[in-house]
Amino acid sequence: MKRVFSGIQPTGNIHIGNYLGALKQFVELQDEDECVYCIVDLHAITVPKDPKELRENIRSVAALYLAVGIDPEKSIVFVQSDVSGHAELSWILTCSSYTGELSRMTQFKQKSREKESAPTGLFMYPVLMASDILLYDTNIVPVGDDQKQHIELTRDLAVRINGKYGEGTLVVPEGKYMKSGARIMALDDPTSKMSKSAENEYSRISLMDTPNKIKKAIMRATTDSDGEIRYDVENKPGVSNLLSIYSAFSGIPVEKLEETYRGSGYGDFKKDLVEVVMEAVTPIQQKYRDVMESGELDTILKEGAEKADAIAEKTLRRVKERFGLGR
Ligand code: ATP
Ligand code: LTN
Repeated sequence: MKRVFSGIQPTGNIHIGNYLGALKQFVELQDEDECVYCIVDLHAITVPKDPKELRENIRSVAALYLAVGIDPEKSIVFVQSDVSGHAELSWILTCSSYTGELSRMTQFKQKSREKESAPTGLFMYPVLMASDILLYDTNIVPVGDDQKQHIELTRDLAVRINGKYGEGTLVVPEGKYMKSGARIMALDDPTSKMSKSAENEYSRISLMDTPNKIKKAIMRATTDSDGEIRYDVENKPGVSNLLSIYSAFSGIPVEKLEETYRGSGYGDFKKDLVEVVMEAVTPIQQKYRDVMESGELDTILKEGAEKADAIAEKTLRRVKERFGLGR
């Protein structure tokens, strides 16, 4: 059995892009492998957060993990800061990393560009991510392809440390990148990806959106003026994105949808898409409310943290011994 690890930041507004690109696969993997799914709250504070909002978002992402079908009987679900090993291994990895390689990370370059002085946390973000992965002797990391560079750094660090401190000090993981169809674009601007942080709330569909908001977002979605429902990312990015969303949720291939909607107007197509999205998110929303009301979340996260800690403890003991740390 292989070990799978992945994480999502508790930054609110979890949207259908996060679901189709990441969460859906998390659920599928739990039947084959030993899965560890984390709410990476330490990553979230690389950008200042309101404490009350952060705490709410942590609970909300945890509840969504369960609502989409992650089963705590099969997978470990926990909050990163509940397991102290993440921060501890992060320091050890920091001492084997170079400022040059961290400066080359595109996410760091993008996020620090507008800032006069870049926060150190943003700079160290990839090392903390590497420690999340390496702490669990992870074999597979399912993520969106925007995370490729971070996974490569994680592998480089593991190989470097194994070279210096002996093979088997760390397990070298592999990224599992989601299918290209799972790159969902913003509804108001289909050339940029759907994002939690975009200002326009109609640019995304959040999993917890009301039917009215979902309807408005889809009906307003940018299309084009030729009126043809056809998949052509280059010339018809808006319509293509809507077709991808329709196909991903319904399981109907894009070509079949093109056939079905040949001759139909955008209005009818969008109305049906509203139905398809509603059908997918309604049970998730119901389960979310059940989880929140049941009061079981704390127990699940506490037990998850205990199980995670037991694995982390073993890795840390091995790493410290190899490094000559402690007594
Ligand atoms: P932000 O939008 O604020 O940059 P994010 O939406 O990318 O944040 P993350 O917590 O960074 O959210 O990502 C969680 C997971 O969702 C990652 O595996 C990421 O690759 C995936 N993901 C994020 N946006 C999309 C999208 N538009 N389409 C498909 N997958 C996505
Ligand atoms: N940077 C990741 C979130 C993340 C992660 C991880 C993903 C933090 N630690 C470990 C996989 C494994 C992102 O998706 N934005």
